[in-house]
Amino acid sequence: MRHFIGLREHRQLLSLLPALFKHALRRRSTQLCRDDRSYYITTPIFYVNASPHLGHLYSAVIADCLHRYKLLQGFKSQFATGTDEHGLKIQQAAEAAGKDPLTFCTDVSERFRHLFSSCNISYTDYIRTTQQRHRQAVEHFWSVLWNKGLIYKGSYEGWYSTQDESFLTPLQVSDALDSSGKEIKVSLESGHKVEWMKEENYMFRLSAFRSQLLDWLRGNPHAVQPERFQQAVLQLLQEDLPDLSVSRQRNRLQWGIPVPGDPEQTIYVWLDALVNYLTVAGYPHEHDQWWRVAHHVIGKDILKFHAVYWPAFLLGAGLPLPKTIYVHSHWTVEGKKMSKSVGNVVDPLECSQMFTTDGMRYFLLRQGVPDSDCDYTDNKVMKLLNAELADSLGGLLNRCTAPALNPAQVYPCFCPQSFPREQGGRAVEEDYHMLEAVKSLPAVVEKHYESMHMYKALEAISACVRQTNGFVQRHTPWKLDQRDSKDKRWQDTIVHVSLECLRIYGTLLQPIIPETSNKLLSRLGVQPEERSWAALNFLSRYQGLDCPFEGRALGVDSGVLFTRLGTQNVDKEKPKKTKKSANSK
Ligand code: ME8
Repeated sequence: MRHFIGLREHRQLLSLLPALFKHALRRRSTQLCRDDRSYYITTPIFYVNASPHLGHLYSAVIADCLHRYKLLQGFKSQFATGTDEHGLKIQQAAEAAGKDPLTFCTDVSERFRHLFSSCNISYTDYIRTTQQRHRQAVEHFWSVLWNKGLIYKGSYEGWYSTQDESFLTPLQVSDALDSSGKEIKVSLESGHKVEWMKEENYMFRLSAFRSQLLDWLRGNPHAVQPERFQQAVLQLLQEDLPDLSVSRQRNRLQWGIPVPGDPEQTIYVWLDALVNYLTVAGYPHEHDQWWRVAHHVIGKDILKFHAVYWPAFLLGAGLPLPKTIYVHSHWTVEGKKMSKSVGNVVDPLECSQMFTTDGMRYFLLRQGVPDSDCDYTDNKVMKLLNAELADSLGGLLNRCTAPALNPAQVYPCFCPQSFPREQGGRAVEEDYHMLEAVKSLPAVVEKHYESMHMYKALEAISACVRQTNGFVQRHTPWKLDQRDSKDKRWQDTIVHVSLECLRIYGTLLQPIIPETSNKLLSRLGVQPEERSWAALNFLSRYQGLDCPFEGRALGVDSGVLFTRLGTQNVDKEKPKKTKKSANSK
């Protein structure tokens, strides 16, 4: 029998169509978002005029942590770092070292690469701006801006800081005296010397982008994080935004990429350097997959370049803007700004030899507060690592895996009568609080990792480790009689719960301290494929579900988790300073 629909039904059906269409579209876009599991994170590329210092390692460790965290969450992630090798500063440093610029750059670039490899910085691409692939990307990018009429020939007259490779307005400079008492002008922001320059240059129409930049920031309140730096950029945009000089005369600056079509001019080093992020993404060819999921980690000193110039260049070139610009503050040393002239520059390689690689990574991320400057002292590092890694976390693992308490060397069974979901067994109120805290820990850590507040994530983990130690201490399982079956079940339950807590801590700590976490998880017998975010499932037996670890043999004992540090670790005779300049090695 055939069914006909009447006019009314037909109309009703038609009126539903837009909603159905919208619903289908919405489903498709959430589907796309859900499937969109790519992530691209970058560090600044570092100048090669001097050896790496603590601040450079800090930026790299933050980016490495974000990259590892995304991998654990099942993302495909790219992580780029590298070196910034062109510009007047490098040209002068190479001259002073009596080396040809490329040899000089290669030497120092290798030092950065060596530091990063030693500290388990798991970059997937190491870019050098002297590479051919980068030159092609910069030339292409320049031509796009040129063809759109966004670059014009003009002349620049004003202040320039070679140290910062930055142009400054008269309001951004002040008077100062140099070391010989001579009057000079310096940048208000960095304190570096500035010089007056007058040159024929190519100019970029930066002034035309003010309102688009404001729209971007207002429409994306988390584009620049933490919030105070977003406010700082909005403030910058209230000030005068003159067009930007984007080239230098070749006779002044030879060490750089020539302007396409005008060999008398060299491309400004910041335009050259910023394009590195695109080069790694594959620009100008297949860059879309990575470029649309780009996130930058930078120090506060280079905020203007990344949150004003870079987005303006990208808008000009018709490319998407970075998803997030994560900004961190600076490290001072014993209360003073790190500086070559003061001679207090901390060598991160030496530190990681003294305190271990994981020790330094943990310290930097636990003490580093992105919003404000932090102070470095050897003593602080030692105290923190001894308290949190050696005593608290290491002590907990040691207690629960010691043969006296765990003679069978297994992940023991959980007994739901001893630790029922409703109070009543041997567990007490505080134990239930601890379970709640550990259960919600992954979400807490995730939130803080996502906003680059690693110190808050570590604070939360550390508090939970203390609670688990308190749990063990409260119930003194070593005093229970292993021959009594009830006592034995309760003892096993205490150890099972503690090992479950340790498994969660070890999994969540992988992005911060990969070696120590690996040691911890291996000791618990957790296999590599059981270490992802999706495998966290804390204490499933308590939920009445199976636990894959119950009854499983522990992994081999490869010694203490983190060895306590003593004064012997800090070689007091040896100042931890980097070489005054790259050539003094
Ligand atoms: O600016 N504390 O390179 P750079 C913490 N080549 N981090 C610090 C720091 C400190 N005291 N000092 C520096 C450049 N940093 C450009 C970047 S990107 C397209 C070009 C970190 O060798 C911080 O991340 O001077 C800062 O932004 C970066 O090192 C600057 O390194």
